[in-house]
Parts: sequence; structure tokens; C-alpha cells
Amino acid sequence: MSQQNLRFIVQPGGKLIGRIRVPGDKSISHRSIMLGSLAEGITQVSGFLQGEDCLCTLQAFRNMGVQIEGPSEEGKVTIHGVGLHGLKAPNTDLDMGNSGTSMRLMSGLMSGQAFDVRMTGDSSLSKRPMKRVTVPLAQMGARIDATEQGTPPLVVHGSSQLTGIHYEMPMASAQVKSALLLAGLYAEGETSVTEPAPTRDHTERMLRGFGYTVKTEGNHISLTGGGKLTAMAIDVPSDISSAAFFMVGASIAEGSDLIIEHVGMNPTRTGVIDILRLMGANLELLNPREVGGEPVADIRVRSAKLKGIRIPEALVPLAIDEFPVLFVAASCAEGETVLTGAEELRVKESDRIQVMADGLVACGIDARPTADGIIIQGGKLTGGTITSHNDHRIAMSFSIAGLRASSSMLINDCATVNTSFPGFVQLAYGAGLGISTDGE
Ligand code: SPQ
Repeated sequence: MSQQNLRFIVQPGGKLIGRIRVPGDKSISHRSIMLGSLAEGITQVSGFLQGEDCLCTLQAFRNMGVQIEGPSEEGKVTIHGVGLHGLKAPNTDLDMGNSGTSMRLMSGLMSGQAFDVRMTGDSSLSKRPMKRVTVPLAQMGARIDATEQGTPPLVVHGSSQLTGIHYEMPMASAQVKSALLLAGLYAEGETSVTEPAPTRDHTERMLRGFGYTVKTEGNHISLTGGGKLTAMAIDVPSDISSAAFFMVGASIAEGSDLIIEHVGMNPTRTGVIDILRLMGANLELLNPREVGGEPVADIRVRSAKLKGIRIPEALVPLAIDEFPVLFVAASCAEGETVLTGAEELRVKESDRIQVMADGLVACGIDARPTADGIIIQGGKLTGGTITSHNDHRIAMSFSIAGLRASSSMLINDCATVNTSFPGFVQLAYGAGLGISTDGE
């Protein structure tokens, strides 16, 4: 696992130039291992994200008897699927590391197995709320033990007879939706959810790719248990959430001209592009194409003068992981940016509203947190010493802020960047960010 004391040191200024390719999509990579393991036949994955989060998912399925080859250096993984009922009891706890996606999606899947499993996580994951999945899964008949606060470790008891339910989701969460749909594969009858707003739909798309019927009618998504998954090939596009750091970086750093290749353009993920365009960013989508059921494009970003905006609430779930770096964009914009309807940001790997506000204030920006968002006045970023609270997206966001800072930026606790973006430092340095590390 990651070193605990890795620091990023970012020299002020610079611009981002050239062509880069960021690593594979984290959400799709997790799901490729889960569904590939449960399919009949051999699933070949390319472009798999070799971040620690996805490797936790991969190891969990190996621990349950699935033969998985790779990942090779280029991200090729071969999964020898065991079928929906072919997993074996692991002889160890399943360690989900820092990964909320692994813990929540697996809660659903594990509820349908014939054996018990115990799932653990690191100190950040051990604080994250799990009742959002354990409560509706219990309504389906699952038996899951958590701490009194509803946090991990979770013990999922096997041999439960699951029954499909209809669930009105109280929050827009792809993880909750996915946990229920995955449990629904093992349930009697129909399992359905309604979402308060559209969230990423990779689970539905990939289930269909594996030959499973999933119905989407407006905000109502349903499937019926008792089917089977048939192996397929999966080409994982680059992660738009990782590309977002470079979209913002090239937008705020004068003289930048950067192409980010092969980025996933799933419409449930492109809120960051819409928000940056509303702020005046110069983003061009080149060579749009479809790869394995997911839209993909190259993105050309040239620097632009950004302006503060009121972020439309409808875009919030479509850009949920990009807000830390969008707050950096807002700090460099002229005028005020107001975010509302984003209380989910408080229960991510850190409280992303508070931690970003604290860091921006330490860098001389007027950033005021609210219960469900933040108000940021664009200004002049000084450098500063930042703690990322072991949150990968906070560490990378403040690294990007260095492009507009007046002195250097020292960011503590950056080891978790490896959960979603291995190679970030080298890629960013190659594109023009003055970043180095110490404390390894
Ligand atoms: O996996 P984890 O730790 O929850 O990762 C995050 C991230 O920033 O990488 C959230 F902290 O992404 C989530 C995302 O916020 C990944 C995800 C998915 O793959 O289904 C869905 C979103 O979470 P949620 O709670 O809104 O469903």
C-alpha cells in the first residue's frame, strides 16, 4: 500500500503543453473485474486502471477463487469468469483499502453469495457511511453487520434469500444504485430504483454488454434476477475525472495548449466540461468515437479567462468528483462562483467542501463553505502548505493550483494519489507542471 508521508512540492507558474493520456477509468475498471468474474467465459480487459482502489477489487475476487491474469504494464487483464454462483468463500477478510466503490458495490454482490465475508477498509473508508446501502439491501433480505455508526468493517452474511424491491433513492448515488442492481442479479423477481437525478450509468451499460437485460425508463432502472452474464471484451477509456485536473490546469495557466487523448465521454460524467464551458473555458472535443459501448473523444484545452458562475444543480451529480479541482478554477476566475446542492461532497474520501475551503483560504482565497456547497471569490492564489487529508483528489487539485500560485505549494499526505491516478506526478511534470516529491 501507499507510503504515508509522501509530499508534493509544486513550483509556481508554468503552462501545460503537448499530448497526454491519463490512466483508465476507475469506475469502469472496478466494474470490469466484478462482472468479468461473475460471467461465463473469459473476459479480456484493456486499459484497466492499475490504481490501488481497482487492485483491491481485483484482489478480492482472486481471494474468492477467480483466476485473473495481469494487469500487464499496458493494462491488459484476463478474467476467467466463474459464473454468478461460482465464487468461493475467501479465507481472509476482503480489504477494500480506500475504495468506497469497492465496499458499496460488493455489499450488494456479496449479499447474494452462499458464504459470509468480512470487508475492511483504511482509516478514511472506515469513516464513510454505509447505511445508504445496508438499509435498502436489508429490505431485500440481506443480512449485513456494520459498526453502530453504520461504518465499516462490514460482515455480509451469506445464504440469504433475496427478494427484489423497488427503492426510491434519497440521494443521487451511482454506488447505491449499483449495489441494489448487483444484489438484484441474485434476487427473486424485479429489483428497481428511481434516482433523484441521473448518476453515472456504467453498471447498467456494462451489464447490458454482458448480455443482461436492464431497463432504463426515465429515472427508473430495473432488472430481474436469475439471468446470466456472458463474457465480453472491455476497452476502458481514460478517466474523465483524472483528465479534469489537466482541463482545469490548461485553462488557468496562460499560454497552455494541451490535448488529452481517449477520454471517456459518458454523458453521466461530462458535467465538468459543461461547467468549465459555462465559466468560459476553451475546450474542443476532437475525434468523437465509441469504444466498447462508451463514448470517447480527445479534448483540446487552451488557456482562457474564466468567470465565476452559479453552478446549475442539475450538473452536480454529473461532475461530483471534479469539484475539488473546479474550486481551483473558481479561485482563478473573475467574480464569484456559487455551488449548492452538493452535500454529498462532505462524505467522500474527506469532507471535500471543508478541506478545499481550508486549503484555498490558506492560499489567500476567499472561500466560504456552506452546508451543501461553497462560495468562492476569484482572487490571487499565493502558495502555501496544504494537507490533503489523505484524499487523492485534494492532493492533485492543489498541485494544479500551483500553476497560478505566486510562491511554491507544499502538499502533505499525497500517497493516496495512487488510488486513482498512478503516474500523476510524472505525467504532470512532462506536461509542464513544476512538481516534485519528497518523503518517499
Ligand atoms: O470509490 P470512491 O472512494 O467512493 O471514489 C470516488 C472518487 O472521488 O474517486 C468518491 F469519493 O468516486 C465515486 C463517485 O463519487 C465513484 C463512483 C462509482 O464508481 O460508482 C460513484 C460516485 O460516488 P456516489 O456515492 O456518488 O455514488
